[in-house]
Order: sequence, then C-alpha cells, then structure tokens
Amino acid sequence: MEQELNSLRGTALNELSEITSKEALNDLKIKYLGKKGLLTGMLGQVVNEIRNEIEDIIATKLEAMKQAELSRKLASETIDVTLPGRSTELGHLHPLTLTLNRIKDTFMRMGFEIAEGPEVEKDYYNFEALNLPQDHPARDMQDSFYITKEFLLRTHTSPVQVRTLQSAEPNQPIRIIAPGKVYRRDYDATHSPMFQQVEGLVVDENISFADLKGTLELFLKETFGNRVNVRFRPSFFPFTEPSAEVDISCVMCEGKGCRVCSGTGWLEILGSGMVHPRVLEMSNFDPDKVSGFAFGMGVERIAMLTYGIDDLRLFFDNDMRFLRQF
Ligand code: 2NM
Repeated sequence: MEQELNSLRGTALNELSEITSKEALNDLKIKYLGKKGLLTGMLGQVVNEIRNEIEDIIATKLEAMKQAELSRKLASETIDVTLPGRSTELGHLHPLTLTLNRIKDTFMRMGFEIAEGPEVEKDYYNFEALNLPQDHPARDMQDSFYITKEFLLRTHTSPVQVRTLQSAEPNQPIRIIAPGKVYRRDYDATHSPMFQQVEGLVVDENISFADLKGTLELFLKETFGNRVNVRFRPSFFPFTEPSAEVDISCVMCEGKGCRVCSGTGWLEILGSGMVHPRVLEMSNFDPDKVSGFAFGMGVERIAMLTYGIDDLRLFFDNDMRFLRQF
C-alpha cells in the first residue's frame, strides 16, 4: 500500500512538473482529486498529505500562470500616455445665422413678434395686395421665379405682413418682423438668387414717421455701434408713402470715404416708409383710424458690413477656410 501510494505520488509530481497550461492543470486536478479521482475515497494520513501536496503545487502553478499572463498583456498592450489627445472638432453657427439671430434679438427687445409665411407665394400676396402695379418690373418673368401664373417664389417677405394684416382683427395694433428667404433672378458679387430679408411692420393709432426714425435709428446703433450716423433720403416704393432709404455712415472709413462706400462716406442699409393707405385698405384696415410704418433689409448685406466681407457668394460656398473664421 505504502509503495503504491509512493509511486502514485511520484507519477503525479512528474506529470505536474511538465504542465504548462491552465487546462492541463485542471485535467490533472480532476484525474487525481476529482469525484472519481485516483486519490479520492482513499483514507489515511499519507493519502491526505499527498492530496495536500498536489493541491499546493496546483495552486502555486496556477498563480504563476496568471502572473505570466498579466505580464504578457501589460507588455503587448502598452499605452503611450504622452501622445496628444484626439479632440472632437466643435461646430458653430453660420455667419448669416449669427447675424439674423442678432437682428431678431434687437427687435424682440423692442416688443416685436416674429411672423413667418410660405416661400412659394401667391402673386396676390406678393404683388397685388402690396399695390405693385401690373407693369412693375418685379412682376416680369425676367425678374421673378414663377411656378405657375398664380404662384411664384416670394421676392420679398412683405406677403407675410399682408397675411398678418388680413388674419388680424381690423385696426388692432401690429408689431412684427418677418425674417426669411426670398428669391430674385440675380447673381453676382453682391446679388444671390436666394437671399434673406428681415422686414418689419408696425400699425397702430397715431404711428408717425418719428416712430419709424426712432425705431430704425435704435436698431442701427445696436447693430453697428453707437458712433454710427444715420440719414434718411426720400425714395419710392409702391407699398409705402412717403418712402425713404436709410443710410449709415461707412463702417469701414467712418464716413471719410473709401472703396466700400465708393467715396461717399455713406452705405445704403434699409428701405422704409409709411404704409400706403391703399395697402391698409386692401387688407381691411381703415387708414383714417390707424397708420403704420414698414421697413426691409437684406441679412447678407448686414453680415458683409459687420464682418468686412466683399463677396456675398462666400456665404453659400461652404468653404471651411471661410466658415471657420466666425
Ligand atoms: C421695404 C421697404 C419699404 C414693406 C412694406 C410692407 C407692407 F406690407 F406693410 F406694406 N412690408 N414691407 C417695406 C417697405 C419693405 O423693403 C425694402
């Protein structure tokens, strides 16, 4: 018995010494110590000693294997913590969006609400209700994008003002701006077939030209700084009477005269006027009870003057070298 056990021990230790994998180690454990193992079911001090000895060797080998595995992993999966980080590029708003947001914000702080309308518009809202005569050049196929005889791409956002008047209670106060895309047949360094406008409309009892002047002067000083000078020049629009162009002193040369202002010291920036009585009448407002002023501006032009950009097409090219600068 003693001899048999000794030989069994010798074989087991021999086998153990050859083992290099965890799987083989487990197989050996089952072979000697498992449920039906060679040392299982035997009793006696010597059997226990051999069993403990084998268990100890297995535990030691297993630990050594785990350590070796970890060292291997650490060596093969090195991380260079001195490498520069991979940063995600942050986007930002388009310069035209930034400009439009600032315009909206200024008028909202003056109590204006924002009104919107369709870009495919009825000839009636775009021209007829605005007192634009049948023979006006804007109504020509050469100047506007017609969809059908009745529908076209709006050439200004004034139809939004007409729609606002017609859906309001007649003669009730209105104070809105209408921002949005408009379309005209034009394409060069300062004209794009699609551009953005902001028009405004204020209607109430006793609205005068002084209200128009005060509102637009405040807007222009908010937009171009308090040092800017503002002047009103007589002009003509079919939907306003009287009408005025609004100029600001040149933001590049401060009025001294340069290339941007063609040496005049002034930049045309807004069209405006008192809403024509015919326009109010056609939309069921009574020009004997209420009056109003209206104005319009191009967002691209304001952005070009704000940022000193000389070609409007840059806004639409989507060149990152341009867009990154804002
Ligand atoms: C401009 C210039 C002058 C204008 C007029 C109206 C309406 F609907 F009330 F008649 N909306 N916008 C207007 C007046 C627009 O843009 C250069």
